[in-house]
Amino acid sequence: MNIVEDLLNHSRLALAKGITAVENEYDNAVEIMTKIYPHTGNAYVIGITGPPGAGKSTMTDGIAKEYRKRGKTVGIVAIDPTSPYSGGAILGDRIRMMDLMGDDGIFIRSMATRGSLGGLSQKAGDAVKLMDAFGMDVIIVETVGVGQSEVDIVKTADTTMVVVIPGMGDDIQAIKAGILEIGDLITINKADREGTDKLNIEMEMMLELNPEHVQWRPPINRTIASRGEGIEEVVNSIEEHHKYLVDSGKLAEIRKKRIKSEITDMINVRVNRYIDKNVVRTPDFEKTVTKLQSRELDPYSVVDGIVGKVLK
Ligand SMILES: Nc1nc2c(ncn2[C@@H]2O[C@H](COP(=O)(O)OP(=O)(O)OP(=O)(O)O)[C@@H](O)[C@H]2O)c(=O)[nH]1
Ligand SMILES: [Mg+2]
Repeated sequence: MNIVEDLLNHSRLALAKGITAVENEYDNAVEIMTKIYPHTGNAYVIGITGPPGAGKSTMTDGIAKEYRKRGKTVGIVAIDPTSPYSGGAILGDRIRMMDLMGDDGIFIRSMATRGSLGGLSQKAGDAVKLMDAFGMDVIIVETVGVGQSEVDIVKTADTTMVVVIPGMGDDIQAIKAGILEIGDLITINKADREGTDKLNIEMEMMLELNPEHVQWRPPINRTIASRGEGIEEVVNSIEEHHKYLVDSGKLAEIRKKRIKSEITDMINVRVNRYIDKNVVRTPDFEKTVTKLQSRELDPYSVVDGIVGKVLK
């Protein structure tokens, strides 16, 4: 089969194979990504993040169904945290999401972190591009947490929603900065629980203190995802943010920024690999280090020499 041609002709099998190729860094991955690139840039990408067990997958499922009702096709990239805190969650996700299967307008793929998030943001980004080229109107990326690696992953999104839940205690303090940095939307899920009002006030206050939100103030929605309550409003908020980005010209701006950072990352990876192979892992370098240790050489001159040679 020709993965690229078939994918562009809406073969789900080809889409699955394409994602597997980028996930495992198969030899044909670069060629696939090169050829599909001209066919990307049409999907609207939504990032959903938040603490473990907040109901992100349940919410993703609900949002996907709502978009289907509105006549849109949906791709889902779920980053599976194979870390200790969510042992059985992967299976749980699969079962919940089974609900969505059997619908040709939906494609779900989970990608494992295998303990480390390194490199995953690029792979998740590639999976999004493959679904985009396949023709999905909306692509949802679900990831856990609001740390730096997750922030990198949600950078592939046009609209990012942070899910919080009542009863997080002091944990909420730790993620406030992350919420402010990436949250275009804030959703309080498990609104059936005690502490919802208090959390709502806390979130309002956090936004109040942030001077950056002059043009777009993140709306705070309340949901009970397990009952499908509030999901329609969440999708309305996503669409409002989408409209705001388009009308203000910000969508083009953030997508340009994203291309810049993607390319910069790729260049850095390539250059680092080159330096590692041709400079660091050479006998010459060992000798230089020895001379540095005995103070026969100084680091500044050494670096000048090496960089000068590499750049020539
Ligand atoms: N009480 C209550 N439970 C909910 C609600 N939404 C989801 N849940 C439950 O919370 C549990 C976790 O839901 P998930 O959707 O798997 O949460 P998640 O954030 O995707 O979890 P991880 O991906 O493991 O971080 C499940 O048992 C859900 O049924 C809600 O609004 N209220
Ligand atoms: Mg989940």
